[in-house]
Amino acid sequence: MNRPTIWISRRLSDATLDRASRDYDVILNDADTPGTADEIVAMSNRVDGMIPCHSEHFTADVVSRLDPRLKIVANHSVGVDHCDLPALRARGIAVTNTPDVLSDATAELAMMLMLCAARRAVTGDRIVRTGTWTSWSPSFLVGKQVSGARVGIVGMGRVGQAFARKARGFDMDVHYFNRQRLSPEAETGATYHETLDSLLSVSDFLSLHCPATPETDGMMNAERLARLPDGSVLVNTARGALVDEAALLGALESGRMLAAGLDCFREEPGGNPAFAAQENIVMMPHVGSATVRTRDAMGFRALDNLDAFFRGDRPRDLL
Ligand code: 8YV
Repeated sequence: MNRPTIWISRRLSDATLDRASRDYDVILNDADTPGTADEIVAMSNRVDGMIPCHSEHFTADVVSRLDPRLKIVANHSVGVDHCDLPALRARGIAVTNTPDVLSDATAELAMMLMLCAARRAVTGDRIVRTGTWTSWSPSFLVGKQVSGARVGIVGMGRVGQAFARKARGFDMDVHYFNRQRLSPEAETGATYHETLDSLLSVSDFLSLHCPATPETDGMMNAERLARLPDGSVLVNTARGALVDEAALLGALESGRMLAAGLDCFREEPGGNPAFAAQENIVMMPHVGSATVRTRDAMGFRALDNLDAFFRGDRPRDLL
């Protein structure tokens, strides 16, 4: 094949764009706005491959309208809930993602959210920033100690395991629920729970690390949140769809749950305006993988997948 043409849907890291233009004819969405359904469809007869982000939605309708020229969708993300995989496969379009390379960055953000939620960082920052720090007392801004506490991990894949390693650095007692129990080496002392409900009942801190699928949609509903011990803290760096946000807000407002740290929301961008008044929710705008090193690694991993595909090899991350 001649030099393939690819569409890059967003402004990826400079190193990624440099390497991409060295090896491919690149059409770049330099405006860096989310690609609409019509843009994706229109682009599909101009390119052989695409590097989209989770902001470009390959719904069944979009996929049905794609031009046969498009052969591969090499996602710049580990999550692929923005892609209708059966529809893409039925069209014979290869799909890849970028696992491994973002696990540490995402787990690091989960740790940050857990610490900030537990130690009341939103309130503390506001008080100092606004010049309203006028007194001190032994009961001032007392939070929940993370070190030595018990943490439950839902989804012990790559990111879940990276989070477990970091939690162990804080001497946390790590418990987990996963579709399959890990090997003893991979478990490294973590306690396995056969059911989610069993995990929830012991989780003073709970961190979500599973994909958004029809089965996990709304998984953390009112009933499940009620199973958490009083004063628990929820952390979500996975996908907003996992959480019933109204139920979470209710549990936080009532004081039954202590706090939450959220990087993902049902509505993105934007988040949930109802959360804004709650200082026991620390929020970030879906930036789990947003470090310089990880963005380069994600771009390179997507390009590795494209390179293998166009060489005629099986891409490493073919789904
Ligand atoms: C990114 C992510 O924000 O990889 C994922 O699934 O949600 C994040 O790493 C995004 O997808 C980058 O394109």
